[in-house]
Amino acid sequence: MGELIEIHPQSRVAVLGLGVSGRSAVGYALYRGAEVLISDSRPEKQLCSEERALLSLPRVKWEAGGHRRQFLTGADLILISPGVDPDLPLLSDLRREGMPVVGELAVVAGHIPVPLIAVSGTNGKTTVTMLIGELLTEGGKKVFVGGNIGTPLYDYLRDPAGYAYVVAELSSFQLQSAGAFAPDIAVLLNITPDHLDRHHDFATYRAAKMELFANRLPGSPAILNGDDPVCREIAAGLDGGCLLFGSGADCAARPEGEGITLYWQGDQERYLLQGTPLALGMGPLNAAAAILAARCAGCRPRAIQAALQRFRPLAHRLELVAEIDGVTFYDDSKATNTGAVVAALANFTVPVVLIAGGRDKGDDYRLLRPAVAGRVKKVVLLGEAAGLLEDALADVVACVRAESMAEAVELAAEAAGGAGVVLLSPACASFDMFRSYGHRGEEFRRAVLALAAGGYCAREAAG
Ligand code: UMA
Repeated sequence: MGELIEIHPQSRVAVLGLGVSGRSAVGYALYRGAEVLISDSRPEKQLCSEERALLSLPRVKWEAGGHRRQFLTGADLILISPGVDPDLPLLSDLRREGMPVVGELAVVAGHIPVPLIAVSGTNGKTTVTMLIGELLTEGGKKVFVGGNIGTPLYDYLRDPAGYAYVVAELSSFQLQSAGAFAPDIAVLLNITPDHLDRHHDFATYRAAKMELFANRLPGSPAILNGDDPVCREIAAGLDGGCLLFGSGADCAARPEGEGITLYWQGDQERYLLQGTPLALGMGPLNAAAAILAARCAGCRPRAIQAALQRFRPLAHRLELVAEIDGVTFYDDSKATNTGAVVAALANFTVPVVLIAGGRDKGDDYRLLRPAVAGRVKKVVLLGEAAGLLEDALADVVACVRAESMAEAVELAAEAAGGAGVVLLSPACASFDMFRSYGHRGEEFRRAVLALAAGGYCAREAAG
């Protein structure tokens, strides 16, 4: 367990990485009266105007184009952004010399006076974080929803007024430097390989996720997926207070029929998902996790049911884009690892043409083979990882390469042949060809709509 972090006036706080989290860290450190040393690996000319504006603030010094030891040694504390690897040799050296090197979670630890619900896992964590936020809001409480979902928790510390709960989505990157962070309620959705380019192997990735429970208070609710073998293993090692969701007889929240049955304090509660987006795919398991968390936090069944009925998930998560001449197009651009693609494919009983590929994150694409074999008609491969995916899949499914999203959509539509599903579910990051997974999804949508408007026919005629 790390020590609680206090940022004192006049102390020197270095912030590594000037992205979303870093900018918010700078704001918080200045608000606490500290002097701030900003250090970013990008050259100065790549900083945007919002970032440049921070550099000229009073009490700010900065460097760009890399992290220099000389610049950082004057600091009392180093705050790293999630994207900064805490095992960079420079940071390991500084840590060895006694410099505290921590992330956002370590800074907020001990400073959030209201119940904090933390959600982690490889897939589904944004949906479940949002859903818990909405279930609690429906119960009449003001809820701060933040973390990896996009609003850093530093923002809560700067303006905590009125919030009755904090719900935080946590990534393995954030958990790697979490210090004394201890949520009141912890939810772990699943663990399948992801981000192995940063964590190197599955064991290290799993260990990062385990940090969710590292400072767990005795008996505090730990909500885990009983259908996920790794979560089960973790639950078996935790003392008391574990609540499982899933299909097993020992699960407290079970997807059954068109809803969730909750076995709660000797009673049964029934929550209906029929007709909601949560009825599909991973929806019932996500709903089961969120319902358990909300009940642990004191939310009433009636409020939970009302919020479930109203819930709309974010874009690019198995989102229906269009149906064109008998083929249904789904945007699952957020699926940036093999586990997410396997979960997406499990939704379809009709033949699927899969569009996959992008920037490799170290995943083992052979994990897709059982899900792809038989169900996927063809894989259209995009981006830097196309060759790796082809090597892993070519003997179980036909593969073809595309140079752009527009071409991928055209080839996929052609392969679908007037029936079934075209699914963008890449198993990779987007940054080789797009600004983000959101941008990739938008380009997919644009290509599909162009197809609907006749682009595909034009190409066919030209070909
Ligand atoms: N940088 C350095 N040195 C390095 C590496 C990066 O200076 O060694 C700099 C980059 O030049 C850039 C900045 O750090 O200026 C980027 O920081 P970052 O990668 O931590 O990204 P942020 O913009 O701060 O966004 C982070 C999360 N990003 C990552 O974890 C990669 C966001 O999650 C999160 O929403 C945000 O903080 C607020 O908490 C995004 C994400 O992709 C959505 N998360 C991954 C996922 O969900 O799979 C983990």
